[in-house]
Amino acid sequence: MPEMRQSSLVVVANRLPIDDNQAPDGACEWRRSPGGLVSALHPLLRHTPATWVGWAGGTGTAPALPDVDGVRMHTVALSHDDLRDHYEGFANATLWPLYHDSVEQPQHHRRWWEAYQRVNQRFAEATSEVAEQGAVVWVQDYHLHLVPGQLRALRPDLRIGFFLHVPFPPPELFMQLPRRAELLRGMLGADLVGFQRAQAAHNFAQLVTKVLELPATDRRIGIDDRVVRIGAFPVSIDTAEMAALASRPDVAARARRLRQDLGDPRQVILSVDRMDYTKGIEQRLKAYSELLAGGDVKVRDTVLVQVAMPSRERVGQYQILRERIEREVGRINGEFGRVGEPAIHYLTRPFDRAELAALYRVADVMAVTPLRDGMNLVAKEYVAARVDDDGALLLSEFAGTAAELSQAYLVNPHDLEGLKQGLRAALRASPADVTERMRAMRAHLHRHDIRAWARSYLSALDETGTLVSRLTSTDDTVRVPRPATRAASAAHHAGG
Ligand code: ADQ
Repeated sequence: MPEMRQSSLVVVANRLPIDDNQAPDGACEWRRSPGGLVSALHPLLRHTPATWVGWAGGTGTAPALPDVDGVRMHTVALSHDDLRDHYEGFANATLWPLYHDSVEQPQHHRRWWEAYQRVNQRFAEATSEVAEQGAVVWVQDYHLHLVPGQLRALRPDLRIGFFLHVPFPPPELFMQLPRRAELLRGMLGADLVGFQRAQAAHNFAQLVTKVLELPATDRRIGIDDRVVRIGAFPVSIDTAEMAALASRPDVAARARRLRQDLGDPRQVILSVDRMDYTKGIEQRLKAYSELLAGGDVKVRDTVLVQVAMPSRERVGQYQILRERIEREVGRINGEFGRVGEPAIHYLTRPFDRAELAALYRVADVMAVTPLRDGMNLVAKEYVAARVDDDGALLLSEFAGTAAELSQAYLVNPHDLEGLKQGLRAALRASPADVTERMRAMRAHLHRHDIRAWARSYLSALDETGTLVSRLTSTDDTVRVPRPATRAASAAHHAGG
């Protein structure tokens, strides 16, 4: 067996950041895939000797994969039962709804919990194989809560970070979890536990005090002879990349063409969501339908483009959601559309980044109205793409993004009248107001981009300051040299 290559930085996430594509000649090729987590982390890894540990999709044996864009891929195999009970079960039918205010009922099954423990252990073991002595390991998200604890038991030499991309719920919700203590203990295997918002860190500290009776503040928790630090690190996007994409002449031309194809309406409203009950798609459709019925919005004047990319399609709640959304879109188009002029343009396919940028440029109003969202990168992508300082962002108060983009038109998506009022206000806003708000939001994103996120997280993980030697805002290379004691072997890190 060839010797396992080891890395100084290991990212551990449920999915590898790649998709299996069919090339035009029929051959299979692995390409970087779209999606929130991938979009967030990829710019940091592509020039670092990093390994990504994750599942490649599919069941059965794990395929050996080539490096993708300079990142080593280390696959973890999942069986059919693992997929059903860990991914679709405990992760996406217990934790996901529970963490999003229980907007759908979380389900509890003992078999799911067993699979969750088993699969997390497999991820921990795979990580321990590819992490070099003293490496930094960054574990991502709610699928892998137990990995920090399991990994520390295997490899106490590692520096372990955990980051939760989704909300962390208030104690009264989390307390419903039958295995709440084990989950908290798993996270406390990390040296640093990061959340999107300060409120989540506060919830975590409260729970640790209540359930595990450990001394905790919103910044530090004492466990055994260690201190675990916690904090808020709002994730961001590659702002410059999106702005550059949106400025390309072919993207601007594509945006003009899209507008023509939409019938040259006076105003275009756009929503781009993963199809998920947390994204508030149904509530938004209802508000739009009532605006049409009340005559506030006219089909010839205004169109809604709803992109809803299906996800987790084997989970029952998602199948039901898709049926409900499609029925409602059909009803609204049947009732308000005309021949060649639908009220809603409904699209479920994946778009490449340039096409997304063109859509963002065409949208006079971007409606991002989740019922609850850890962050929401779509809102940030829209702002970054509006290099013309135009465009109104209608944003839910319950998206993590709202804490940063406070100049958006903020709405409570549970309040139908408030949602209608917000949409009306965004559609009727004066150009001066729109520009002033957009400028402020763009300035914020310029400073708080993906590199700023990585810098703040990795610097916090490396309390001593020896770990992150260089992380500048102009260079997208994150270099993670070995700690000083192993300086000699760090020589091959160019500039590290
Ligand atoms: P998601 O719930 O997936 O992410 P979001 O943050 O909006 O939600 O990211 C979605 C990503 O997918 C965006 O980059 C978007 O451009 C892309 N996307 C959506 N539809 C697409 C389509 N049809 N074609 C191509 N790309 C598409 C989770 C959490 C969020 C958190 C992120 C990152 O739920 O709260 O913001 O992780 O931490």
